[in-house]
Amino acid sequence: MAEGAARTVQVADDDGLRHLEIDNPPVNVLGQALRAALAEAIAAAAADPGVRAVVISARGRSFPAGADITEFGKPPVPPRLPEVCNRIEACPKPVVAAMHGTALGGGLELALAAHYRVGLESLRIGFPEVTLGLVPGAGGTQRMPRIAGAAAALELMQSGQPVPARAAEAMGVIDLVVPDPAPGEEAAAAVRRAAADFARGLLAEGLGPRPTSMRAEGFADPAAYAAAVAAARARPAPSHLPAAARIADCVEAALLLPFEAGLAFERAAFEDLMATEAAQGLRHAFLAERRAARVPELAAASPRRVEVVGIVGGGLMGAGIAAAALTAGLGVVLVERDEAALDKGLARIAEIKERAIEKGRLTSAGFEAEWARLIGTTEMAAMAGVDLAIEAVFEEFEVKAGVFRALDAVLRPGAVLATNTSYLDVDALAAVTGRPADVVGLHFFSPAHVMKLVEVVVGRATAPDAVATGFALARRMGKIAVRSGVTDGFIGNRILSAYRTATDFLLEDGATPYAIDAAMRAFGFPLGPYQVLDLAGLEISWARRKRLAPTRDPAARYVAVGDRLCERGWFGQKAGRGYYRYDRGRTGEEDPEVLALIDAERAAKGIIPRAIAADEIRARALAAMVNEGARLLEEGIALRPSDIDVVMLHGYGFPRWRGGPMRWADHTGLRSLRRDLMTFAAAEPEFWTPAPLLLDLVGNGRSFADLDEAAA
Ligand code: 3H9
Repeated sequence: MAEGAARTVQVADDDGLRHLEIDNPPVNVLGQALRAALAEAIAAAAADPGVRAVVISARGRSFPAGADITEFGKPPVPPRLPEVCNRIEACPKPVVAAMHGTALGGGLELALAAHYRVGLESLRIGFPEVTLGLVPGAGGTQRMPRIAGAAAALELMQSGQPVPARAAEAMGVIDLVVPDPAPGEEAAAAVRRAAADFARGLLAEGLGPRPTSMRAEGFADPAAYAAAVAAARARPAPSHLPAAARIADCVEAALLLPFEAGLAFERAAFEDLMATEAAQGLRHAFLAERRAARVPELAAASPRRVEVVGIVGGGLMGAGIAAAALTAGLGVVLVERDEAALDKGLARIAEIKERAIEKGRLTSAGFEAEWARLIGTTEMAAMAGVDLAIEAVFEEFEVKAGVFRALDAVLRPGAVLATNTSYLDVDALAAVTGRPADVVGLHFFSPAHVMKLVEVVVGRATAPDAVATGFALARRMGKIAVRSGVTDGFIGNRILSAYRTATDFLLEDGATPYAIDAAMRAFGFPLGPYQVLDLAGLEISWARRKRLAPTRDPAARYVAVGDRLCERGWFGQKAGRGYYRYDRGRTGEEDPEVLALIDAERAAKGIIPRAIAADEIRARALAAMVNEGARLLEEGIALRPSDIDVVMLHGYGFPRWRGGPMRWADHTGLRSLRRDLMTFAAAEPEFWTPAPLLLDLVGNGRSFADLDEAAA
């Protein structure tokens, strides 16, 4: 057997049954060594006269979670997964797949190539390929509809959402669902045993292989099949995300073409899509999200235990954090300064939970259980029992420092003290306490029960296990944590600020806010920068500008349009006016008075407006983001370019299929980006001068992806 076989497939015999146990932790992805080992093991089982049936199972957490995404985009090394699947199907002895955990993508395709499938009750199966911009590429689009018909297969593949074992059983995909084992018994062992019994039953009944490629239950009603394909094709999808439409084509091909030709059709679609910008960007996003969790502090220390979280401040942010902590099964102590504020905070949490119940995400009983874990109080002393306290009070240094001092006086030794500040200096806040090693920034995004991003801000004195605790808490709350150093605005708001500066310059130079928003929406942002400002409220950034005014370089270009709007009380959506007018609900309309006001600002500065095309708007906005990203890397604020991408994808609406600003820069070419920056810098060097890191990368023919690799 090949060298890899010893590592990735464990082989054992049991009275005529051959057990092939996939062993490729953590989630048994079907990398090259495993594919080679499986192919050989199947051939050996087929050839061995002592073997009467084969059971394929997986050790550890899960049946294979799919192909190995890190191999994508590289030249494939045989055997390819479709070939391995075909060999499994061609085995002359019955093959039973024994599944637990999640059978996803290529893992599910492997199971569909087996002749029978047994799954644990808690198993979930799915085809997430569409979330990577792909179609299933190892026979899934051809085998699945032969069993389940077009409608069920298309739903699974186009949504990318996994379904539970019972639903898979109803589709005919699982032959036997077995109960989960009692606590203490391994899931993998339980399903393997059940599958062995199932295989023995087959042999006792004289049942042999049942190749899925020969099945046709799913074709029983060709008219319904065609209608399901037509409906799937009609589902609107943007042209840069072609995978869903190609899935419909493949499922149609399953009915129209012989099996082999259908497989070739699917393969061609898979390879076409693999080369698209969307597939590359989505793959980058997937890997970047996981890479973000690799930080030095997590390698060096274990998280402290957190069961009860204290939150000071029940405003929008505090209530959102509390709601998310309750969902995660944590106890919550919410402290407010008086009864009235506390009532409001609790009402906000209740409102979030009521909406979850309305949407079917929470049961009434679940709500009762969550509410029982929540304590609301006006007594800071109640924080004595919490494991981690988060201040979520007004964004003003003295206010936050006051709360930190009060917390420092009551928290038990070893409790973590977190600030939810979006801009303030975490080191300075830590310094007001007697325990700076326990202080960490946890920058949640609003609404905190929805937004997935948390910046974990590491101060000079922050202890590694306090950082690890921040990461563990974020993960437990279903969030994606990204490490940031201390700087004004951390990773995300520093980039946002550069983005806004660039668009404000464009505004003054001749673009309208509406043209800028439209250009950025066309790039893929759900909202343009001025729509976001109107939504968030213009007063927030106004207050910040006023605060920073004394330290602003008087020679630096300053665009005062936002100040002028705020002086009129046009604070955005809530006020009915901002960059847009909101006469009819939340859809803003262009406002000639805003345009007149911008004109007046230009006139006052002697700026003659010029026509600015959408391409230039995007070029400047994106170049500003990437240049600031490069500075964050130089300063060591961000560990790696892909961390910046994760922040922008999850906190600021950067289109996921483009992978993030740094990955976009690699895709566009750092050389052309440098050329653009130099052109812009010729007129405005203070803002546009390229970051030395960027020049260095271009000079050495390297990319941001190379830095990701190096940091990994
Ligand atoms: C496919 O199958 C194509 C086929 O149709 C055709 C082929 C020809 N590849 O997420 P976690 C790593 S497309 C490589 O933290 P969880 C992950 O990076 C694929 N690596 O755990 C991490 O590594 P590390 C279709 C993968 O418990 C570790 O495993 N399949 C892959 O939160 C743990 O991951 C998918 O899209 C992979 N496919 O969630 C499924 N999957 O520890 C993608 C995981 O070094 N995977 N890793 O950072 C998932 O959705 C989640 O990982 C899963 C577990 C739900 C399985």
